[in-house]
Amino acid sequence: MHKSGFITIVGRPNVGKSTLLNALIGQKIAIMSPKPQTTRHRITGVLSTADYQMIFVDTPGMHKGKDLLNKNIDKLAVSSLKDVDMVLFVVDRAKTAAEAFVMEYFKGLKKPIFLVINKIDELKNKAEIDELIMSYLGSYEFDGYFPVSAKDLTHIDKIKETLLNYLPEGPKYFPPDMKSDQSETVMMSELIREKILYFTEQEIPHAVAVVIESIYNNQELNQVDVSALIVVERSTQKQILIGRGGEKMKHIGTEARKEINKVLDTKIHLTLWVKVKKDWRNRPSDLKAFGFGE
Ligand SMILES: Nc1nc2c(ncn2[C@@H]2O[C@H](COP(=O)(O)OP(=O)(O)OP(=O)(O)O)[C@@H](O)[C@H]2O)c(=O)[nH]1
Ligand SMILES: [Mg+2]
Repeated sequence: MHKSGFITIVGRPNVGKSTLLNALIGQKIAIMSPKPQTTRHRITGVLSTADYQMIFVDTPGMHKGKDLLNKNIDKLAVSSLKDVDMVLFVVDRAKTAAEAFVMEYFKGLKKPIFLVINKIDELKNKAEIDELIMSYLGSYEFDGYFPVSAKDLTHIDKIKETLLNYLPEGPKYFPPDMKSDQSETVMMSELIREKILYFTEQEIPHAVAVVIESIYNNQELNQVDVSALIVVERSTQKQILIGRGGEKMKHIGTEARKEINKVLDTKIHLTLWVKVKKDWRNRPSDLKAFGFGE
C-alpha cells in the first residue's frame, strides 16, 4: 500500500517554518532568514520513499498585514489550511497575539493538527519547554506535539514517524526525484533575496522584489550568465542597497552567487541591477509582474 498526503506548515513569521521544511526534506528548498516575513510564496517540498510521499507546504508567516502584498500573502497561508490533509503549527518560545490569530483558523478544521515547538536549543531546561507545551495544549486539542530544533535537526525524525502513521493511502503525486515545485529561476531569485535580507536592515528587506531577467547558458566559459533585477520602492533604498562605491551590492552579489552555486550546483556569473518602482507592494499590476497575487 502506498501512502501520500499534503501537510502544511503554518505559524507566525520567523518561528522557523522554512528551516523546518528544509530539515524535513533534507535539503535547502526554501530560503530562511532572521528577518520576519521572509517567505512570500507557498513552497512545496516533496519527501519520497518507495512506500510513501509526504508533500510539505511551507507558507508565509501569518500576521495581520497592512499592504496589498501582505494581504495576498496571508490569504495563501489560510487557504493552504483548507487544501491539505494535515497541519504542522510551528511556534517558538515567544508566544504572541499572532499565535492566537493563527489558532482561530483551526476551529472546525477536521484534520490532524500537530504542535511543533521549535528552537528548543534556545530553551534552557525541560521545565521551560514543558510549560510552553502546556500553555498551548490548554487552548487547543492538538493531535500531537513535537519539541524540536529545526536548525540542529533535533527530533525531526519523530515528526516524520508520526505523520507516516496518519498518512492516508494515496498515489505518487510527484515523480520520485522531484524535491520541490520551484523552478530553478524562482530559486535563483529567492536566493538573491535571501542575501539581501541578511545584509540589509530595517525597511529594505520588506521593500524588495527580485526578478530574473535573463539566463544564458554560456558554454564557452562553462557557466550560466544570470542577470537579475532588484526592485525597491524608494531611491533612498536604492542608495542603501548599492552602498558606498557599490560595496554593498558587490557583497550581496558575491554571497548570492556562492549560494546559487552550492544549492543549485551550477556555476553562474551574476549581474545585479537595482531599480526603483514606487509603491510596488500596493499595485496589483506590479505584484503580478513580480510573481505575486492572482
Ligand atoms: N536557534 C534556532 N534558530 C532557528 C531554528 N529554526 C530556525 N531558526 C532561525 O529562525 C530564523 C527564522 O527562520 P525561518 O525558517 O526563515 O522562519 P519562517 O517561520 O519561515 O519565517 P517567515 O518566512 O518570515 O514566516 C532564522 O534566523 C533561523 O536560522 C532553531 O531550531 N533554533
Ligand atoms: Mg519562511
